[in-house]
Amino acid sequence: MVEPETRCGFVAIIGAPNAGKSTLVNRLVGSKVSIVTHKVQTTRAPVRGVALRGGVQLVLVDTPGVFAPRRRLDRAMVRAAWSNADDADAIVHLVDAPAQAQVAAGHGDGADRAAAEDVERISQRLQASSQRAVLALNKVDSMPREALLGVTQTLFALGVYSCAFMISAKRGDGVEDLAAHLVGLAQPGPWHYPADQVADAPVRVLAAEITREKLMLRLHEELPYETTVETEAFIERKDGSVRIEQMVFVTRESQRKITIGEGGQTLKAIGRAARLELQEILERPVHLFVHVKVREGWAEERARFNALGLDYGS
Ligand SMILES: Nc1nc2c(ncn2[C@@H]2O[C@H](COP(=O)(O)OP(=O)(O)OP(=O)(O)O)[C@@H](O)[C@H]2O)c(=O)[nH]1
Ligand SMILES: [Mg+2]
Repeated sequence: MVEPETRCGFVAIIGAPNAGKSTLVNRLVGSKVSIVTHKVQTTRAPVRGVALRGGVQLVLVDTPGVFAPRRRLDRAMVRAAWSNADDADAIVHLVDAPAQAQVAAGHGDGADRAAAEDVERISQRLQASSQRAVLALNKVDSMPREALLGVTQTLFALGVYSCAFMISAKRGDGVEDLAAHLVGLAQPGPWHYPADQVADAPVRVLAAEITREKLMLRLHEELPYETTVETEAFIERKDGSVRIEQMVFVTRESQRKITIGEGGQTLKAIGRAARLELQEILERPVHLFVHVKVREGWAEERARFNALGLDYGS
């Protein structure tokens, strides 16, 4: 008997902050592998999700949406995004279509303009590479159809894309058409992950990410970007539950106070939201202990980068 041929494709999802990259990866995988918030710079390190379609394994790499780096952490994120794109079988450039349309019409706000500038940076970088990318226009659920066509034509005319898809990562529209196209680009070869694996981040990293998501959703202004979370202990207990201890690093005492909140209320709410979601993902009772520590220079520390899975650089 001849074994059926297996195929596997590595797909890098790149795009400006907030384009919906993590939402798309979670949708394609069918479960949450990457955290999502309405804020920019949610994803910090490449996250791999594994999707199966008709016997083909797609390894989707969700990358940080940072393309105008300032801090060391930003530079590491940009490097990580592009190195994953360069190694992939296919690149999907995900674009926030409503933001792009707003800018084209002269109505965009600061965030829209920043996103459009990133789209330009990305398309220029794609121009310099030999590989043509798949253009995916996202969030079509929240814009008029006519505006979408204009945006698509303008981007497609740059000559760096092989094809274009119009999707809503959030609602699912068009996502299976995109998946089918990516399946077509997958190369013959063995699967990279066992059939039942959907993510490859260590569970302690995912646990820290879930807490960071709750923190980002709860805290405002610049604070989320000044914060990182690490899982310091992950202990499976005899009764089937798991004890997780985490440290939130902030850069100033005032931030520590805000994170903890009046009488500890803020941290308690963050911990509770994280625990409930972790219980669902891990399918067992979770005892979560979250502490906050001031560490002025965490964003320059090699150990913090290692914990995130990022290369510290030179
Ligand atoms: N209306 C609409 N909103 C979407 C869609 N896809 C994503 N979003 C929203 O856009 C916001 C950003 O989504 P993310 O998936 O975190 O975006 P990202 O590109 O991973 O962002 P970074 O990690 O910061 O680079 C969230 O509030 C999502 O709910 C969509 O198809 N339609
Ligand atoms: Mg993301």
